[in-house]
Amino acid sequence: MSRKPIVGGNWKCNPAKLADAKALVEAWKEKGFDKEKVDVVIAPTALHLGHVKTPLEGLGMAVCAQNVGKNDMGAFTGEWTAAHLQDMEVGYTLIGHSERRSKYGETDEDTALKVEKCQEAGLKVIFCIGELLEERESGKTDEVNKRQLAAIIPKVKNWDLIVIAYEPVWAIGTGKVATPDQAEETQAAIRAYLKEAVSAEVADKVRIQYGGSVTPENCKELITKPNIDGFLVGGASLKPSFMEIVTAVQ
Ligand code: G2H
Repeated sequence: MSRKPIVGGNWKCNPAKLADAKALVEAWKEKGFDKEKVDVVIAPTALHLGHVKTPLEGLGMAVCAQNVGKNDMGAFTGEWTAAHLQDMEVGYTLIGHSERRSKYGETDEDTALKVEKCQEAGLKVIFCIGELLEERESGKTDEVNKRQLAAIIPKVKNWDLIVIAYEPVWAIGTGKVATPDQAEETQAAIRAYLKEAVSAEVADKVRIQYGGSVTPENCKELITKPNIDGFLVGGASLKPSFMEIVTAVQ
């Protein structure tokens, strides 16, 4: 099966001002892309999201939350639900980014509850997995990815709503990108696990992004690999040249 590539821009807790976010989107206008050939999904801060949604959609991009609550609405200060995102016409959310896992104590169980809520709401999820440096060095990469994926598998009824982002933690924001062979080998193992644990059909259709210090320069070789279906981009998505990554995969 040929899978449509998908490129995500994860702005994390950036930029400083709404005006900067708007200026970035304006700069992207100069270089278009073919939305028939690549899906582009941008995750601004929760505060900026509503303000840049219309201009991003005008470029053919979708908007994405960076996180979502694991509960339904109610007395959960600081949270929002998958149903809120659907109501606000935000079609995607990230779940399980390593910064949520390592800095906010998000567990596999939390990610599973969040995925369950998104499935109920019909919300698309970019589900992030990946190993720490010491886990890679001790040969545990595949074990970690399987454990993180295994947590959500029982919750997923509709795999069309799931994109997986493989982000080795040692490559995130460090400038140390995985080599194309390292990323391909790991992503092939993720797909093999989906085949074993879910089905051949699901393994074949689910898109797996690579994330971790992706740039306009290193993306070109990475995208030649058969199990890399696009990228989740952090730092490089805050620049006008992000569009070079988008057009490189289309
Ligand atoms: C990984 C990635 C985006 P960066 O977190 O999710 O960030 O490209 O800055 O490594």
